[in-house]
Amino acid sequence: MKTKSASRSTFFNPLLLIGLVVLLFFPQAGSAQVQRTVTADYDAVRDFSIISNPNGAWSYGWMSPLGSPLNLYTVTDTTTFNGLSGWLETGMMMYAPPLVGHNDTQQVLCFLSFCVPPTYLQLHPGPNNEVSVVRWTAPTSGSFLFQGRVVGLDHGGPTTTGFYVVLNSNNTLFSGNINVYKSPVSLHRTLAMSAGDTLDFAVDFGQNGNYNADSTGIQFKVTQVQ
Ligand SMILES: [Ca+2]
Repeated sequence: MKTKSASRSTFFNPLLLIGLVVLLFFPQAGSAQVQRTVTADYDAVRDFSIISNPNGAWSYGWMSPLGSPLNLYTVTDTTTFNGLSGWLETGMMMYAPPLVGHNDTQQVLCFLSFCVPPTYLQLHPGPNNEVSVVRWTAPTSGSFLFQGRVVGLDHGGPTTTGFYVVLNSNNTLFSGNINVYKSPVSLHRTLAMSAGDTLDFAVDFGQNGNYNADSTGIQFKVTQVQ
């Protein structure tokens, strides 16, 4: 297996950020809040656990099709890709997506044709369009600011996926195609939620109907607002 490493600065070439697409999925509610610099109450990358699923407010799983009940991943793989930890339904990260992976290092890790920065989780859909999902469940009722990014991680394909943000499995707040490498899409929105409400960050295999080379990065933070 051919592997190589790249620096974080390489991945986040400032020139690429010029093309950053900022999408507000509820601009009137989110635009003022996004300027806050307080530490997030919840952070999908920072809070990741390879030990527990569910993991506090976060859970990792798959569904087919989108909107179906979430099947929690029960299998872990911490050895196939050095530095990556992954949750799966079965098997190993190289062969058996859907999966959710985490970079356990402080460097961008590259394997085969994909790279995972330490600031993103890696989501990969399955061959039969099993949708890979990171779910946040509201622990209390309140208003919550969600902010984050989604990005294609595969430079060889490149990534061709569909990305969705779905409230309570039936209300799609955002959907879009991720068909390029390293050009993050930024999202933010403030939502009033009741305890137990769920917000899914979901990746399917996209419009080409193929799951190959479909690694997709997500980073989302949640902060309770007054
Ligand atoms: Ca695809």
